[in-house]
Amino acid sequence: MQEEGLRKQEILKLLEKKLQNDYTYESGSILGSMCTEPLDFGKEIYNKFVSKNLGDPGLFLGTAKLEEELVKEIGELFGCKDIIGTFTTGGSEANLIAMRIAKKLRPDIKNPEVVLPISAHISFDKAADLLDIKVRKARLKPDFSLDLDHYESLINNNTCGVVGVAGTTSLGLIDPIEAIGEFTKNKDIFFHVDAAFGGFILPFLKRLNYNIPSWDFSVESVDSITADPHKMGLGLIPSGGYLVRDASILTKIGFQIPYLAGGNFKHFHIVGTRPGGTIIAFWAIIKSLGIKGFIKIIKKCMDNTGYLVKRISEISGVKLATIPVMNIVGITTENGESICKIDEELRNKNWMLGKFEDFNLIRVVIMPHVEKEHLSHFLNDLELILKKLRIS
Ligand code: 0PR
Repeated sequence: MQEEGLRKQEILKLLEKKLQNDYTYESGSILGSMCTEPLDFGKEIYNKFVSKNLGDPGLFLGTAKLEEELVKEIGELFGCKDIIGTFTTGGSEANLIAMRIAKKLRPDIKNPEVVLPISAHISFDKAADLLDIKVRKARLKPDFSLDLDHYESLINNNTCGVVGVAGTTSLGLIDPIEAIGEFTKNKDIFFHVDAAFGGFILPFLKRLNYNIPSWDFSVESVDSITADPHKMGLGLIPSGGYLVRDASILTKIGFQIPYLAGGNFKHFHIVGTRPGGTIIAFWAIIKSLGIKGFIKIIKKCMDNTGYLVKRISEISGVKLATIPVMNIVGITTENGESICKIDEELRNKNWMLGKFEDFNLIRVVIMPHVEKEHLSHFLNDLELILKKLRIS
């Protein structure tokens, strides 16, 4: 650390240089990210409230109340007004909290297990490792949908929780939540839905008349849901959401912290100090956009998705891994050849996609920052690469 502080202009110049190798959303080259540029208004609000700390909610009673209000509003969107919940650092923390609840609610099980689809996010493996839970992964069918028979066969007396995904990481698919719910009916098994990505797109797709199967609290057996503002919610990074149907659960599993300056409160997050600013910003984003504002943004994403889907179907050498249900498109080779070489060549041209080797596909997430012209450039480069590799 240098002795004297630098002037603002000098610091900004230094930063500009040091960060020049970062990819930017507006350049269009980030095609495989589930994050995007937060809404400008959200950034403005966040700047005003960066010091709010919900790790000590007794000091920030207004912020804590606003968090509660926001949860209720999201509950309404997700089919049940009377839920409780909280905001986290992201989907991983929310999923970890869900897995901890599943385990804690069944102290009678010595070797707890959770059943989930093989397409579930890596955060469940992290949670299982941290919590000493065994994960049992259900297979997918060749069309990437969940093999329900296999899923059901993995449920046994050690099962404390089951997971369904509404918006899978690789392809944005929706697991059959109602059918999974049938497996847990009248059983003491916690049912968690990971809608980290899907949460803030599915209710709006429904309003746009897309045929969306039930995935939320309208399915009776669903106990909790992850839905992240910092993905399709256009919220600030980091902000995830964890929503629970039964309010008594959180009081049962929290850690009492009696010495907080604001008084005795229970924590059930992984983190202690917790940003209030991101939550206030998301509250403001929801107020500012309203349902119509979200629909407008999502319609653009879906129009661009449609454009990409059409063009990929016309290009020889590659094909869609499956028909997308939301703004995630999986591209694979027509002849089953490995996708890795194509991904590498695309990276050389600064197209940053997600590569899923297990499914032999590359993933394009058509976030709000992705414009049609970005996709058009990407497709031109893809065609050149396919010619060069003699795949087309
Ligand atoms: N659940 C699902 C279904 C997810 O897709 C993700 C993240 C999570 C949970 C975990 O969320 P957090 O990352 O907020 O903890 N999915 C993205 C992915 O793995 C995360 C991501 C975001 C990756 C931006 C790259 C990136 O540039 O694809």
